[in-house]
Amino acid sequence: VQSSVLGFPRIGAQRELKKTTEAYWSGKVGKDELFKVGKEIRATNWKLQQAAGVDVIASNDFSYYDQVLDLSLLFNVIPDRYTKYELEPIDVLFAMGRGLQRKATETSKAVDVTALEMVKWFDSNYHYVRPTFSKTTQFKLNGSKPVDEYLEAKELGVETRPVVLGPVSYLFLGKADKDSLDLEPITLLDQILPVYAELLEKLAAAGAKSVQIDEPVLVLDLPQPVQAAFKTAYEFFAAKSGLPEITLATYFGTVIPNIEAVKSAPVAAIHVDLVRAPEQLEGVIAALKPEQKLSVGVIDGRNIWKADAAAASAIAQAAISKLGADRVVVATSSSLLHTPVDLNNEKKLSAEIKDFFSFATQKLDEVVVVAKNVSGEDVSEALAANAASVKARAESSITNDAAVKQRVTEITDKLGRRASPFVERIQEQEKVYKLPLFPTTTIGSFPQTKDIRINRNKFAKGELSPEAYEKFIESEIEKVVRFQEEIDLDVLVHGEPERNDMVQYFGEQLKGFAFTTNGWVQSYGSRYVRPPIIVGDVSRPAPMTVKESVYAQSITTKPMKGMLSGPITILRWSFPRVDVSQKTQALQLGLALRDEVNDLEAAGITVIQVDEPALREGLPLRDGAERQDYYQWAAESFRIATAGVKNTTQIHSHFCYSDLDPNHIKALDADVVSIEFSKKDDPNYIREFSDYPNHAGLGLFDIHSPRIPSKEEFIQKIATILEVYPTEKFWVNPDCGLKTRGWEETKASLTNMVAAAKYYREKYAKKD
Ligand code: THG
Ligand code: ZN
Repeated sequence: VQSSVLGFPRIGAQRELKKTTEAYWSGKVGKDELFKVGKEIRATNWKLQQAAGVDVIASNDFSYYDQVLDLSLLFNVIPDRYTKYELEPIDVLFAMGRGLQRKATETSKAVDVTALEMVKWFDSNYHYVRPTFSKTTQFKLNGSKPVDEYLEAKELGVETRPVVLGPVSYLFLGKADKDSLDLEPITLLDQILPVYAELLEKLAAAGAKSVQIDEPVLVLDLPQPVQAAFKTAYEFFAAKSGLPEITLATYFGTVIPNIEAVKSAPVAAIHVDLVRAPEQLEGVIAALKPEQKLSVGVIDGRNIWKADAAAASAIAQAAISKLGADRVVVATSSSLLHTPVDLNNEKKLSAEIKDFFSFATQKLDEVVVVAKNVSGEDVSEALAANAASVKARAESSITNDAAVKQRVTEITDKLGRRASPFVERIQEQEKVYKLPLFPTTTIGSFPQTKDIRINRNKFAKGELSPEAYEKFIESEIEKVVRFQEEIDLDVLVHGEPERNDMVQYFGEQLKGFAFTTNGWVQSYGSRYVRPPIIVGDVSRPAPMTVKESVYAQSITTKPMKGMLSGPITILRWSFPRVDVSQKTQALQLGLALRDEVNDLEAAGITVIQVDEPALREGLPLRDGAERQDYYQWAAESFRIATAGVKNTTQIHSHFCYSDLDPNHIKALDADVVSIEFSKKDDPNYIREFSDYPNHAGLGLFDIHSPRIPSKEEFIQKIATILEVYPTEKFWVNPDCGLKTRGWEETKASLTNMVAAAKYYREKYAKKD
């Protein structure tokens, strides 16, 4: 029985890819260096997998930015605005991914283009660049990356299986460009198939015996024409002779609701994710044709837990008993892109905790051990060691906290309900805060300058004493407070200079969490995150944010917001446990945050914001009971965190992605919410939102861009919202936190925003 890995992280064990791409963007290194580092990472990854004994190793899993964007470049799906500058292909790629602004030089024209849209990759924390199709899109093969990388591996003595995203997923995950809004991408299938086939022919000519074609959209609810597209696409390939064998790969869920589409595809093998959806095994086996193979994804590509090798072997064995050993391949559930590279680079984890984990490098051994085991080879030593680790974790005192478990069982409805309904609370709050109409505020973070990062690192390394660090943080907070007073904002924030990342910061302080020093995972482009790991029952041993908030409030008479990340966001941006439900983990986080919220209130911080930017992405991929259930427990954990305060304490929340149904926001019962909105501009959405009973600020400017909107632009923007949105609920704020912005544009933008709020305040004051 063969072992197979669907893809390996491409960032390099020491974030080599980030360092080189960012150096390239800033002009510090040239293309040669960039390509050299890319080549080294690929070689290292292939050799590593070969040495581990993996039989089927992927190529073309590498990318300088994003594998979906690579495909857009390869198939010439490049909107016109990127082609007019005569950029080299790699620069077109980066321009599409992140935008490009470059002054004219003696040898080249000025460049100024914005990026394509970036969206979440299914329910992961990875983001892909969305293919954008126009009526004028002319598919053609515009390069040879998959072929080149296949040959590159071959030269190193590694036979690989190239991977590409399949035609149906590629089209369905894309969208129509502004100039072609009535275009349904799936209708382009007939045009794109010959180009895919040409690519497959070239791979075959280069020697590739098989390819992995990813069709992850098979785990989503699909419109009929998209389901039907599988038959068209894969019959088209089957009709060509001499193409490599196709493994049709799916992951992140079950294919059973789309099993007819799977059946209609005459391919050599199907890959399914049996970590996420073990229940699909029987149905998928029943759907296979006699000659088709099954790749069983039994090693988790989305999490960092050591696999239970015996359990994984049992699943593979179940497949073998139905299909025979020569029709089964043992594989990772998905690409390992979503896991950190190598556990051996963690020097600070205790031996006990480290033994719970397996990062991408360790998962290679797991796949191989399971494959050997079900092939009848003697791997008893590895199995015994694995069984001991699995048992140790289940019984560990780190995992189990009886007091926390008890507290969860004692949750009542009342715990998640504020003392009075919003209509009563808001009257009491108005008396306390006496905020003007169109109150102004920001989301929480202020520019994270180089100086801040340097001092935080020095403190982490012990090069700066706790006293000196505290002084430094206080001086940063004071700067931010004075600045906000100067530009006359109404509800202030402390700016969060003490925080690295809004989840990592809390993970580091909560009991039940472990955190890594090098466990980076790509979030998008050159931006990576280091997700904390929920290893056990969660509680809050000591206040986490009270000191900074109290200091900030002590130096101003204006209300100061306490700032917390919500239970769902902490859960979603961490590696969760798999031995208890996500609901239980969310409730435990809700209780831990409740302690913090109550402590903030007791310390005199009476406006408290609990952010839930990840609320939407936690939604199960398919519609149905599971989704309803999710909305229920997501709202419950938020309310447990926030409902323990007095009527006069004002609870705020913030959501980064505005594709949220206002009804689900309503279920949180926050007094005030702020929502990313500046790129939305959809009157229907404002209308839906005007029924939202509590107060809300629809984000007035895009914080991802250094662009400064003028006062008039803000006035105009507010006017459009006011056409449908009531004045008495109207808050004025940016889209999101300002940590990735510079001070200069922050100051200018916020000054103009406040001026616009004052304009409306006067206008409406005159009215009555
Ligand atoms: N934190 C976490 N996950 C996230 C976000 C976040 N997922 C969604 C969204 N925000 C993704 N956006 C980003 C934005 C910036 C960065 C990462 C993800 C980023 N990372 C730093 C880097 O790569 O240089 C490292 C930050 C650090 O030191 O921890 O800037 O906000 N968890
Ligand atoms: Zn945000």
